[in-house]
Amino acid sequence: MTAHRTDRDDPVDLTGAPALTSRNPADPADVLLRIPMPGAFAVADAVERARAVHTGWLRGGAAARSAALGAVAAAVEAAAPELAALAVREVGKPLTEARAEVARTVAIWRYYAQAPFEPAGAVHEPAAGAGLLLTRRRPHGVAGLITPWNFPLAIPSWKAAPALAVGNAVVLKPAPEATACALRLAEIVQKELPEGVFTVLPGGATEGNALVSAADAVSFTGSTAVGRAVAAYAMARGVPVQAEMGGLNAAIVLPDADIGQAAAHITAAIAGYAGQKCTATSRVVAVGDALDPLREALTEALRTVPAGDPADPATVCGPLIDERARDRLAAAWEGLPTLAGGTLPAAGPGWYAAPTLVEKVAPEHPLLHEEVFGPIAALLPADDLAHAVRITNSVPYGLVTSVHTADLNTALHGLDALDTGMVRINAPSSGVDFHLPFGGSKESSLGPREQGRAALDFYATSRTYTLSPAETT
Ligand code: UN1
Repeated sequence: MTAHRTDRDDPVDLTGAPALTSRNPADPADVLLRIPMPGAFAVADAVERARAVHTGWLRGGAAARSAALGAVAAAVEAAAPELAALAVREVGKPLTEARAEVARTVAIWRYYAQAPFEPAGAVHEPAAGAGLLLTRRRPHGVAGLITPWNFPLAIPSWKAAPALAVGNAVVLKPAPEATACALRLAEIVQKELPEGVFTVLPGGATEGNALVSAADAVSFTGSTAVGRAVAAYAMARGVPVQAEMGGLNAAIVLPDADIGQAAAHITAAIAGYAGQKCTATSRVVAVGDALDPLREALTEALRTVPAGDPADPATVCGPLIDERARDRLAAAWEGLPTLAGGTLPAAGPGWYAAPTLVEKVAPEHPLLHEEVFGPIAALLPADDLAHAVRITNSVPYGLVTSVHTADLNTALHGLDALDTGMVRINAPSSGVDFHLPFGGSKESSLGPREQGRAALDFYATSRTYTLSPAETT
C-alpha cells in the first residue's frame, strides 16, 4: 500500500487538541465520528492493563478460549447486517463485498476457535539416555496490532483471533478512516472476553508508535514505508514483528485461457472495491495471441462494470477512500492511452472515479513501479510465458499473481520463476483463503506469514522442555 495508507490525522479539534475524524467516502459531509486522539500515554496504559490480564486468560484454559472465540463468531454473525452497513458507510465498501467481508470475519473467529485444542507442541526422544523432550507453544504476552481501513473487520479479526487463541491479550490501533468499524467490533468482541483482554485504541501515528514501543509482538498491515519503519523499531526492541504492505500484482493471460472468464476475473480484481486492496490487479500481461481478444473483452467488461453507490448491492466499484486517493488516481492515468475509464464524474458528492484500463505504457512509467491503490491497470503484451514472468517480477513488490490458462502443465510447472508469495490460477488476484498463509516477497511483506496455522506460530514462541528421570535409590 502506498503512502496514502499511512495514518491521516486531522490536526486539531475545536478545543485545539489533536482530533480524529472519520467520514463517508460516498458523501464526505456525512461524519461518522469525531473524537480526540487518545495520545501515547493511553496506549501505554492499555498495554499495561492487557499485560496484567493476559496470564489469567492463558490459565483459563483451552476450552474457555475456544468458547469465547466461538461466541465472538456467533455475535459477529448476529450483527452481520449492521456491520456490513457500517463498512459501506465508513469505508465505502460496496454492500455485496461488505457482506462477504463480514461472513469471512465470522469464519475467521470460528476457525481460530478450534485452535486452542490443537497440539501445542511435540514429544521427542532424547538423543541419549532416558527422559523426554517436549516443545510447547507459549504466548508472547500483549500483541500490538496496527490495521488498515480497507478490510475494517476481517484484518483486525485475522490478527486478533489467532493471537487470542494461543493466549495473548490484544491491543489494536485501527486506521483512522475505519475507527467506527473497529470500535463497533470491539464492543462485540469485548462482551465475550474477560475485561482488558481485547482493547481497541483509536489514533494516528503517535498512538501507533506508542503501541510498537510497548507491545510484546507487533503485526502491521499498511504502507511499505510505515511497515518498514514499524518492523525496524520492533526489531530494535527485540520483539517479533510481521508487516503486510503493498502490491503491484499482475494477471498473466495465456492464449489457451477462456478469455471471457479471464476478463471477468481480472475486472473484479481491478475494479472491485475500487482497487483498494493490496491484492488488486494493476498489470495485465497478455501472452502472444491473447492480446487482441483480451483487450476487447476487458475493455468491454471494465466499461460496463457496475460502479457507483456502495449501498447498492449490484455495485462492484464504489468511491475512493478520500480526495487525495482520487487525485492520485487521476494523476496516474494522465497522458496515457485509455481503453476504458480515465474520467471523473462531472458533479456530486463522493470520491468516485471510473475503472480504468490503459495501454502502451513505457516500462519506466510510475504506473509500472508504484502502487496507486485505485481501480486502474495497464495492459502489457508479452512474447511468451517466460517473458510474462519477467514482466511480472520486474517490480519492487511480490504479493500475488493470477494466471489464466487451461494448461495444467503451465499451472504446475511453468511458474517456478515467479517471485510472488501467492499464485492464483483462473481466479482473481484479490480474495484470500483465511486458513492458509498470506504474504509475499520483496516490498510486500516482512517477517512470518499471517493467517492459518502460520499465525498461531507467529503469536507464540516455542519452549523446549528437557525432562530427565529423577535419581532413585
Ligand atoms: C483480499 O484480497 O481479500 O490489505 C484480502 C489488503 C490485504 C488483504 C487482501 N492485506 O488489501
